[in-house]
Order: sequence, then C-alpha cells, then structure tokens
Amino acid sequence: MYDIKAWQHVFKLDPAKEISDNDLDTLCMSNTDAIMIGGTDNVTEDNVIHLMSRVRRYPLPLVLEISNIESIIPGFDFYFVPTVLNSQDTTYHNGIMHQALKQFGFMVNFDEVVLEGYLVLNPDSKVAQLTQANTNLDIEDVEAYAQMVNEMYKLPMMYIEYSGKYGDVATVEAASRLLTNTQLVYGGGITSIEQAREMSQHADTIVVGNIIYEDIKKAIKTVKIKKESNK
Ligand code: 1GP
Repeated sequence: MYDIKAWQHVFKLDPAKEISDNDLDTLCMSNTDAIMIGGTDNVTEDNVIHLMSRVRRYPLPLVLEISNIESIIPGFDFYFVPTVLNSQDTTYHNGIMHQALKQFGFMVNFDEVVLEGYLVLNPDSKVAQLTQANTNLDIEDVEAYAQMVNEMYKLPMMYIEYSGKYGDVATVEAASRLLTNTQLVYGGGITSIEQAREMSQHADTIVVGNIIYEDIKKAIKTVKIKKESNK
C-alpha cells in the first residue's frame, strides 16, 4: 500500500486539458510521488476514464480528486474528497459528499478515501468562484482553520489551494506550525524549483498543476526538491 504521508511532490492533471503522450511520459517517469487527476470545469466521466487509462500504464499511485458525482470512476488507488472550509455554500462542505454516499456508500472502500480540509485562497481562481469561497482571510483566520482541521475535525489532510497563483509563504508557514497530525498539502502557481523549494519547507506535499500545460520542462524541474531532501 502506498504511504500518502511520505509524498513530497504530486503532479495534478486536469482531465479537461490536452496532454501529449510524450509529456505524460515525461511526467510519469519524473520521480514524482503520485499523479492526481482533478479539475473544476468540464470534468466528465469520459475525460476522467480516458486520462486514467493513459496514466495507469505507469507504476505510480493515482488519485482522483473528486469534483462532481458524475465523474467518480472505480480503479483509482485513492479518492481525495475536498471539503471547502471557507466556502459559503454547504454543497462544497458536505453536500456533494452526502449525495455520493447516498448513491455509492454501499460500495466504497473507505481505506482509499482521504478527506481534505480545503482552504481556497486565490479569489480569481475558478474554484473560489464556484464554491463562493471567502478568500479575504488573514493569518489568524488561517490558523483557526488549521486548528479546526488538526484538533477538531482531526482530518488527515489540509490543502491550501492558491490554484493559478503563487501563495503567501507566511500563511502556509503559519498553518504548518499548527498541523501536528494533519498532512499539509500546498498547491498554486509553482513554476520553478525555487518556489517548489520554498513551499516545501512548510508544506509536507506540494502539488504542481498549470505549469505542466504551459512549460513541461519547468514543471519537471520542480521534482528536484525530492532529490535535495533525500540527500
Ligand atoms: C490546483 O493546487 C493545484 O488545484 C495546483 O495549482 O495549477 O496553480 O499549479 P496550479
């Protein structure tokens, strides 16, 4: 069984975006710890199955980050389920989860399911707009959410999501200080080894997304944080 807590670097692929076989091969052979499939818009059963079958050729853990019920497909190693802590809409706290369990609860292997306490912090991101996230948070707000996740809900994972924008390092650091049990995942705007290294000092796991589609070489360089920390 894979040890999620040991993951330092993850590539997140958007099933609604095109990726060539060559680029996919480069990503999957890059020494990243896992591939996550997830997105906000146009995530469908068809494009998730298609991408899953292409990534499955590689001996890497494969995660589906669930965005809607229609695109939940069996065959992944793990299912990450976001609960958006700072959303104004309960749909994104537990509404989708409730519907999913009502439909599929009888067949879920809960060992494969990881609940992510999500904090959406880039107001311009699609996910912030969709979930109506209150992104106007200061460090003390974020610390309170970190305590909520670590001490109250006792979730296995907190995901600080700046999707599309490089985040505030002090904010990530503040959350990390309070997460004594919960794994801290950071994603958003990482385009260089320097940024990957900076966020990795505080986050247990970094997620690299958009740059895959903009500059594959830059994306691959972010994996170097693993060699540095394994020395
Ligand atoms: C998006 O957190 C991930 O869900 C990664 O963010 O796409 O900005 O790299 P980027």
